[in-house]
Amino acid sequence: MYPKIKLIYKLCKGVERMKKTLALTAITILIMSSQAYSDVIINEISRDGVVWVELHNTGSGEVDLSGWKIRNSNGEDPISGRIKPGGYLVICESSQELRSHYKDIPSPIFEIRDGELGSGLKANSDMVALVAPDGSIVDQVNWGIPSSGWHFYNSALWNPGILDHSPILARIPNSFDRDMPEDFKGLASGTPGSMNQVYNGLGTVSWGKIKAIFAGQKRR
Ligand SMILES: [Ca+2]
Ligand SMILES: [Ca+2]
Repeated sequence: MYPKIKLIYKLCKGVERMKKTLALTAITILIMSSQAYSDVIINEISRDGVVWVELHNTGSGEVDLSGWKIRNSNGEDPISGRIKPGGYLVICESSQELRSHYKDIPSPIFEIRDGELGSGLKANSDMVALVAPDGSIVDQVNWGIPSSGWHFYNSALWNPGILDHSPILARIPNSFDRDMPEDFKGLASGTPGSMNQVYNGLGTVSWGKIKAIFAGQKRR
């Protein structure tokens, strides 16, 4: 009888240890995945004319967007793809239309299946939110005055949102994120799939132009 009790005791201890290890592993995975989620930001939005949204991975690990969704005020669409560390991904309604406006897009492109981002972006007042597979909002941006009539209205929306009327809204400097409408500047043209323009206080200058200026100085 005694050896049997000893064996049961040992087995129970083993199960307890296993439970602890499993719990720790689950917590670690949860922390790691939520970190990867929050590393992805909505970096640039073209809400008028050719509609596209640029995502940027500010973290050091690749992010798999399987099971993620993009939504506006009244609709949402599944997205997929992978974003490299420091990389970009462009979500668009039509890749053909996007490529006809922007010749060089150095990042992956994801085309929305039903050809309309959410229920279709409204230029004067709307929102864009990025939703992780667990339903949590990873990042959201809104412009104009938010309405409680929106299907995806939530209290974390800015009121008022971004008030600029330019077709493009971009985080300037690139990936600037204080969770305020002022993180975005309105622009006439965008940089889908690459670093946003640089703000010099007088206006915006493209990163390519700045590099060209420095390259010119080096040659002298
Ligand atoms: Ca849609
Ligand atoms: Ca960009």
